[in-house]
Amino acid sequence: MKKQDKIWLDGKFVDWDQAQVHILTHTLHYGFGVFEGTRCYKCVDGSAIFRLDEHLQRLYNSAQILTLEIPYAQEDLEAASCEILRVNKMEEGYLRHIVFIGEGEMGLGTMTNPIRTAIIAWAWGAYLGEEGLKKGIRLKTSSYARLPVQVFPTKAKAVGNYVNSILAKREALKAGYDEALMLDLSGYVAECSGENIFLVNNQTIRTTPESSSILNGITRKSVIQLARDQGYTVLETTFPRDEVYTADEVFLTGTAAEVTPVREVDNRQIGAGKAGPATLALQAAFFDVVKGKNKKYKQWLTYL
Ligand code: PPE
Repeated sequence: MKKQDKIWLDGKFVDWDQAQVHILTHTLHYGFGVFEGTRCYKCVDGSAIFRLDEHLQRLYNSAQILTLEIPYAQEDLEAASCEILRVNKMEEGYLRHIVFIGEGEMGLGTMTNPIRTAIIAWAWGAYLGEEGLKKGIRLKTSSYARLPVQVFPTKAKAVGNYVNSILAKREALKAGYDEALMLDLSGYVAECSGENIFLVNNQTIRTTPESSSILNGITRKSVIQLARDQGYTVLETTFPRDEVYTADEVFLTGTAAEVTPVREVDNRQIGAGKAGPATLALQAAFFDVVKGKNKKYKQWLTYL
């Protein structure tokens, strides 16, 4: 990763190489922390962070679910999110917010360790590759089920939840695929390791509902609205993997993945085996919005 100049750590801008933590950092041992991923795009009229309010709200909700108290007001983190890009002279980039338990006592029941907060900005290109973004990627159904809500807080973007995602992702990569399709405990489709999933059949688009074991993606919500505004019917409904195989088009959404087409699932070609027309139209609409070219969705952008 290319180093930037500064990282925001506990209220201060510190040099990139100095933004370090102690080996006894509690979250490093037990995975109890929350994080966010947000993108800033270079727009036609400046630089803007996409849906910063929603991402920060989800960070505070994740912390509430885990009973972590973020020691900053949301407005402070909003200001620091813009500032970290400005001090690094970055016109675009990925923003990572993380709230974690620092060093002090060890043991699961520790209540006195400091709650620490960082905001890091780095340059991040197409998450699933430039070619994937254009032509589509290949999915493999994971042998790991998605975290069940009875066991894990799936609506919290919690650090430890990602053991499940990384197991699935590594399995898919080692088998020669780009990404893992994850089913819930009942065998219905949930999401991918770091993206939500959509199916297209004619003018109807389907995605798994918020009641499933999924992270309530902010890109997911945005694409649902863009699709409805373009006249598509969007259904939030559960479906088995069979319906993924027979969809005309499949695509994934996520902050990092943006809108990525899927061309193959479990060795079955999807549609024509390339990015489909609805996917490409929605991807173009999404990029127009995040780059400030569609004034109708201006309220989604926080200009630096
Ligand atoms: N599901 C999961 C499990 C998930 O991690 C993400 C984001 C999404 C859905 C999509 O959510 P949203 O970004 O709000 O549309 N995954 C982040 C992690 C990427 C990483 O490798 O780190 C992201 O896209 O920022």
